[in-house]
Amino acid sequence: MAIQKPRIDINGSRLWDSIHSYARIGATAKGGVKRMAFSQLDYQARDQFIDECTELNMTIERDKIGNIFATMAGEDPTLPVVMVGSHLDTQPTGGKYDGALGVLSALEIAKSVYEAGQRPKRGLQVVAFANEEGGRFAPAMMGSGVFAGKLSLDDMLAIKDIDGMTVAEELGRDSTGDYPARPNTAIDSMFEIHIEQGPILEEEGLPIGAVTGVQAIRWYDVTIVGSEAHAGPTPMTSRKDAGLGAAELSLAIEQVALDHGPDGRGTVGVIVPSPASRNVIPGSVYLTIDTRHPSDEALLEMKQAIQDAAKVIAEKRGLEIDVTEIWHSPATPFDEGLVQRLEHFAAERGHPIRRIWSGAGHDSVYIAQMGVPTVMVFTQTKDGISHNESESIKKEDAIAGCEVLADAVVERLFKG
Ligand code: HGY
Ligand code: MN
Ligand code: MN
Repeated sequence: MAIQKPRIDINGSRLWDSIHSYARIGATAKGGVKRMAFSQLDYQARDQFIDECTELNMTIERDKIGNIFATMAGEDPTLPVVMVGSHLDTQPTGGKYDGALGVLSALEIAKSVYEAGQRPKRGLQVVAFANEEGGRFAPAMMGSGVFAGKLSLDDMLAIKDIDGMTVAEELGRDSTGDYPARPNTAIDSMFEIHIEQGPILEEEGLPIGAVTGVQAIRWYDVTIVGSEAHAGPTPMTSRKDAGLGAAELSLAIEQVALDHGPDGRGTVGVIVPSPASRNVIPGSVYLTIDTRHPSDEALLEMKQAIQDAAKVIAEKRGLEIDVTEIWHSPATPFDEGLVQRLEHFAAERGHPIRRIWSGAGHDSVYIAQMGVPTVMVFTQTKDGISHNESESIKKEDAIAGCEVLADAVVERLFKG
């Protein structure tokens, strides 16, 4: 159902400049961005974001996990707000666009609405969710998961990074001290623009995609225990080599993903041997597993197959292998009505678009799991590469995505 809405045009060059100004916060020599969650660089970017929102007379709220909510009031404060946003934290070898495109596009929409001088019926809430990447403090999507009530705040504050630093200690480092819990503002709808981080839009020569949902994710922590011994005198046949156990389990995980292809995914991103000395047979290994599949059932089958493989390897090599699931995000569909509005506005603007399922997790998943109508826009990603310093998108695709997003957001803002 079309709603009378003013035509508000975003300023594409300002958006593009803004993205590249934030990319200088944590810029790496190879052209990427390293702005790990809750690091000083993350705070620097968040402070810049807060300053820009404050200049638009937006009210700033935070919650106890570090999410930041900037709200432009609508005519009727009793109406649920339209939420638009993403994340500012990055991977250690992150790119300029993963997350930042979403937060800065939301900010661009706020600037454009502010400059248009027409007060929307309902509030616009621009959000920067904390620790979406989960690269330092697992799980991913931590801030949005706590906000949505799907992850326990106390459990998350106690999560430690590989050096034993807790989330609470890092948050405490922030000079603004403890944050008031955010008042429970009702949300009308959630919109997020993000780079696709995969090859589909580029293969089809399309600038943008309307995201219909996000696949299921399960993460595991694994500890493998064997026994240290001297690399020299110890015969190959009498070793309890945790390192080889990790290697064999990694290959088994690859096979499980291939057996559940073409959509199954299995990744061992962290492997830490101990004592990590060249002439000592590793006595223990810590490793992580990231598994994904569009089907929750298939992902459960993959879990069982990985546990079975771990048992076989443990018996064969005289090891103890513990596989503990630490996170599960179920397959989450987005709102069909909002997908159609994106398609409508893309056609109106002359931007080719296709529907697409997301291989990556996003903050919008948790907002959708709250029952809020949610949708995402994807932009084409060069070579489908992301979580890599070479991550790249085209200016015209970022602008096309932000224009379509803005149209759908503005339509909701002016809906009574
Ligand atoms: O893991 C993910 O899919 C996201 O990049 N946090
Ligand atoms: Mn992201
Ligand atoms: Mn990411």
